[in-house]
Amino acid sequence: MFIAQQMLITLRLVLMTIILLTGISFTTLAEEPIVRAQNSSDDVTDSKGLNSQAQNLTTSTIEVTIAKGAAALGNKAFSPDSANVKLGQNVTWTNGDSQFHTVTSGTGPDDPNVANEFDSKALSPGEKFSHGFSNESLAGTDVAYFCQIHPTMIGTITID
Ligand SMILES: [Cu+2]
Repeated sequence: MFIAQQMLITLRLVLMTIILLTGISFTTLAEEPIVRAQNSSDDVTDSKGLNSQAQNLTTSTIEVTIAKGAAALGNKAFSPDSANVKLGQNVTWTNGDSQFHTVTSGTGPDDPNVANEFDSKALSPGEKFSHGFSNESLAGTDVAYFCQIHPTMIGTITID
C-alpha cells in the first residue's frame, strides 16, 4: 500500500517535471478551461491551463454547481454553464441553491428526447448527481440539459 502511494506520488512529480521541462504552452487550453472549480475547498482551483492539464491526468470527474438563485439565472444557472468532458469522464452536479432542481438532458420540456441521456430527478439543496459520458456515439457532440422544475435553466456538456 505504501509503495503504491509512493509510486503514484513519484509518477505525478515526473509528469509535472516533463510538462515544465518541455515548456509546452497550454494557453490554447486555458481559453476554455476544462475544469473550473467553484468551491474554494476544491483542489482544482487554478484556472491556468498548465494545472488544469495536470489535474486532468489524475481526475475523471468534472464538477458543475447549480448556482444560488438558479431559477432566475437562465443560461447562467449552472456553473460552468458549458463544461467540456472527455469521453469516459463523469460530471458531478451539486445543488448549491436553496431550492429543488433537476439536471435533465434535452433542450427543454418539448424535446422528444428529453431525459434520454440522464435525469437526476429532484435534487434537494446540497444534493449531488453524477453521470458518466462513456457512450462513444456522444463523442464530438454537445449535450444540452435543463431543469425540469425551471426550464429556463439551461446548460451544455461538450464531449471531446
Ligand atoms: Cu430548477
